[in-house]
Amino acid sequence: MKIDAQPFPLDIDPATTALIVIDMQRDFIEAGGFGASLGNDVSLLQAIVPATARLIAGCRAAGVPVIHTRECHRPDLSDCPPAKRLRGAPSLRIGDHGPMGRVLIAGEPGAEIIHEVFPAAGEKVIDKPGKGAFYATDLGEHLSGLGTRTLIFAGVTTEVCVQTTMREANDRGYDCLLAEDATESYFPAFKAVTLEMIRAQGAIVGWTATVDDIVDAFAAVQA
Ligand code: C5J
Repeated sequence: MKIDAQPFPLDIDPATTALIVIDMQRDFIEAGGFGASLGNDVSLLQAIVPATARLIAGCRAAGVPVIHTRECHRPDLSDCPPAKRLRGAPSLRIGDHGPMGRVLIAGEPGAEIIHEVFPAAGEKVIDKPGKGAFYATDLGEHLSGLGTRTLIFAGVTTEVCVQTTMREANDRGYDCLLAEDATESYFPAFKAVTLEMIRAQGAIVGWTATVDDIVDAFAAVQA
């Protein structure tokens, strides 16, 4: 099937496609978490929740596997490089106690995925210590096991964890499609330019398309 994408239509086979929903965690989307501790306005990210939920529902209905990631660290911080924890002057550092528990620590309330896009039973959830979801995780092996060739991306933030993971995936040979209205940045200009970077030079990193265009294409092949 063809998706009306930019910079040109993308042929995908739902049987070899997976959706990766990046870091839709309370720590990035709600007040009192990691994103807010860095001085960001988290309300910007809340706007994509309905579109992201629609994309997830459309993929589930089409039998496309949904994979969720969470950026978080072990409670002893052994997988958090000091360079990451000590950088800058956030109001709370990774591992500090905040209103949603310890910031960006696995198992704490803030590290959990928001309820609107919570993983369904049996869906793969990957805890990742880096910005890219392939680094220090079993994502590559999991996708090989599924026989995946095309990845659809959603989540936050566009220019950090989403773009990093797309670039990792592109280098590993996947066709990558970013759902434009199911991703967001704390910096609208960074989102806009990331979309441009991805699809420039003949889709040098991948494609972009709207949630409607993706979901409608899946629905059309099911009809
Ligand atoms: C950031 C992320 N922005 N999930 N993480 O630090 O993009």
